[in-house]
Amino acid sequence: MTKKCMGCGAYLQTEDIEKEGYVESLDRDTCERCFKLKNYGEYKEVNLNNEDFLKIIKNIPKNALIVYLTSILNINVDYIKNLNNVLLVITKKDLLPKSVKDGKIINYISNIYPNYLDIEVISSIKNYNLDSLIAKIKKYCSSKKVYIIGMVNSGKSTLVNKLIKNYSDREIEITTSIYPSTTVSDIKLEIGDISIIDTPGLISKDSILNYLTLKDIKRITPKKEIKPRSYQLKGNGSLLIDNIIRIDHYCDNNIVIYLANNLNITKMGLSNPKLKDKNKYSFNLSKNKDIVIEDLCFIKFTDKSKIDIYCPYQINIYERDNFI
Ligand SMILES: Nc1nc2c(ncn2[C@@H]2O[C@H](COP(=O)(O)OP(=O)(O)OP(=O)(O)O)[C@@H](O)[C@H]2O)c(=O)[nH]1
Ligand SMILES: [Mg+2]
Repeated sequence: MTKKCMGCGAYLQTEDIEKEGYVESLDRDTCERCFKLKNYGEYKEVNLNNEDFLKIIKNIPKNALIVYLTSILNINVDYIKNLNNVLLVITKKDLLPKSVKDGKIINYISNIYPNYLDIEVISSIKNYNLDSLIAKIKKYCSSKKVYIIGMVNSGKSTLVNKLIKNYSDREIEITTSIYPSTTVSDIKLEIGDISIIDTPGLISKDSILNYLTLKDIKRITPKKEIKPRSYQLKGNGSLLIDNIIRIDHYCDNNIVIYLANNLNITKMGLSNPKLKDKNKYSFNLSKNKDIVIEDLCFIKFTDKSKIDIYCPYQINIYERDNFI
């Protein structure tokens, strides 16, 4: 009989050490990759693509409840715009300052995606709003089937672990990690009479994470509450974010940058050639806009501005209305 890894959902197999689900003996319950990740923090990349994710979405039974997770630092609802039955969950609230109210976040999302059944802003790590979330899950899942879906690293498996720990008497822990594609196939668990199905995440092909080493992924990922950094920009100048991003500005502005506290931001003159030969992204911003550099940071601009951003990688950089 085929058996699945309890940590990542891969089918356990003894044939190919390079493939997901490899174990020395089928007596084991977790694959070697999960074992090494959990015990030594060693990450092994897997070959997943969005086909796998889209296949899972397509096969979700019509009457199942979809719980779609998106990180507060990386709000992305593009993939669920055509789905009904979605309970929208904004994760990792603990990474933004406590002064940021849930209502503000909900307002912002309601404007871009009003189609949700319900919404909750949570932090799995801080157990924030999980009682309210489980009550909503119970309210909307008449079919008793709940699919947890979302982008990679949005915190799906961490949430499932917390739900199991807080609201069932089972002791099971799915593998979680700071690296993308930790979960490789669907994992079904029970809370009372409800089936909760954790799934692999959707991969953004233009994410900066695709270009960075594991060490750098760890470095740029915020782990604690972000301390926003404010700058009063005067006339022409440049900001350099950790030697990865250069931002040229041409007028006065007040900006606030939200990114991992350990990353450096330095000011320099426009004539400094650093990163100037790299990919260029130009924006003419009206008042109260954010620039989002996916999986790295977002920057809140108060006034109208023209900026040029340079980055060694071809990544997703976009503008949106002020988020908070
Ligand atoms: N600060 C903070 N970090 C969180 C929270 N939830 C999850 N994380 C972190 O986010 C990272 C990804 O968590 P996972 O639960 O593995 O995410 P996932 O969505 O299952 O990822 P894939 O399986 O790769 O699709 C881990 O480093 C978690 O510790 C949270 O509420 N707050
Ligand atoms: Mg996962």
